[in-house]
Amino acid sequence: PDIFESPDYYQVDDLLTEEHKLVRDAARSWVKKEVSPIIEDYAQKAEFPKQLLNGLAEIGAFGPYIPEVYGGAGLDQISYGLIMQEIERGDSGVRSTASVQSSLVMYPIFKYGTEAQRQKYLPKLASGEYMGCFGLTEPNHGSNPGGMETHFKDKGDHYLLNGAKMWISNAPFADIAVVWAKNEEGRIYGLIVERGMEGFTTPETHNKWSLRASATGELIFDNVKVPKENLLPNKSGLGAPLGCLDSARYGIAWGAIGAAMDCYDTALRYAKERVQFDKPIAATQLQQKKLAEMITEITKAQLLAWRLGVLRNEGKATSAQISMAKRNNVAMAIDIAREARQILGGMGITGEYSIMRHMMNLESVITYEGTHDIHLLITGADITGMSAFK
Ligand code: TGC
Ligand code: FAD
Repeated sequence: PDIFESPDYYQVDDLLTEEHKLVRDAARSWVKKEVSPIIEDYAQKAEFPKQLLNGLAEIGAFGPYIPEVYGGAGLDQISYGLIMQEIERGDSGVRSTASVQSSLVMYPIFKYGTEAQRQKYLPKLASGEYMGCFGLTEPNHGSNPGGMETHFKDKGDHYLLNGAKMWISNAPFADIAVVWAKNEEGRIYGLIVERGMEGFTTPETHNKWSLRASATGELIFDNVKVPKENLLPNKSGLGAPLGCLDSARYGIAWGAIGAAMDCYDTALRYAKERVQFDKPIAATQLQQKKLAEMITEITKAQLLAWRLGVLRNEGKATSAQISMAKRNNVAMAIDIAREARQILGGMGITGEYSIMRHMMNLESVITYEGTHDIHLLITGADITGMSAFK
């Protein structure tokens, strides 16, 4: 089940440069060699495979588009997307770790941080020596992060941080957390909180049926003294964390294609081999309908992601365009996972095949980084000019 053929029904490869293909192929062969053979076991154990961190850094998954002077890979947005696609072909949880590190930790430090903060953190984050997490969601504020309660007070030589975040990917092992909190005027800023600061704890969230190979936890701040130089000064307001989400959501739009391709590829091969009523089930109209619709939807998703990548390279992609791609491509992947699971019959529910794991993982992916509903409402607000949130 770990052999893998990449579907490319519309010759999307012709739209890629040699560099894109080299980056993609390096990520693909690393995933095949290092992730696919072990990931089912780690998902079953509900453990993050930390031994993958060095390899992730080597394929450029930590800061693909961060400039090389800061240790990043200095690649364009299409290469970034292709890396996410290949990692998520292996597992959405491993892709989550890369998304958080790149777009939610390195990106805000790069974009909103000082030169000293960039120098101090980015090269170590790019190499995986430091791992980071991103604290936006709170127990009472998920889809509506603007209502956050976590806050900090100016105490002269430091800030005093109080509050709590939940559902935070990488929290249990992160060395640093980029935390969004309100100042005394209610203005949102990002703060870099380091493990070891007194009053800062990261309890792990257990009993997940989804994203089991990714570590999720809370961030608790009980009178944490944060040095003033740890505030990200160059952007404030809700637009600061949302700007990071744009970058992560774009990567997820590509990542979901990887999960979908793995499900489709597995189901197609199984359908050709599995014989019932003296013929392969692939020769039945019902299973052909499922497979034909899968490849159609994958192809549409590839074109959406590719075009969005071009727009991002040109600096023209809007947040609402990103929402559309995240929403469409994740829903596409979860639908394919559910149909592919059925094609495998009883075998589909076992860990012998990756499909059920992808399916369960995608339940998180369709919820985090803005739910399926929220992205629809972002499109609705964009086309009507009327926000349904207010
Ligand atoms: P709204 O009034 O619309 O906007 C407030 C300010 O933000 C600006 N803005 C954006 N800026 C950059 N990028 C975007 N995508 C932006 N969207 C909005 C906006 O212009 C405004 O700026 P200003 O200067 O006028 O103040 O805000 P709202 O309160 O009505 O809420 C809007 C809404 C619902 C779209 C937003 O809050 C939202 O996207 N909610 C979903 C929350 C979410 O996605 N959380 C994700 C948490 S992180 C995570 O899930 C990581 S999972 C990681 C992994 O493992 O991969
Ligand atoms: P809620 O906001 O309570 O939503 C519940 C339901 O109500 C949803 O169906 C939603 O679509 C719907 N809803 C909400 N508002 C409206 C509305 N106005 N109109 C119609 N329907 C509405 N967050 C981080 O900050 N950092 C992380 O690293 C991170 N990692 C995560 C990892 C995992 C495994 C998971 C599951 C979540 C993670 N999250 C993280 C949190 C994630 O972003 C939130 O779960 C998500 O934004 C939704 O918030 P919520 O769970 O509070 O749901």
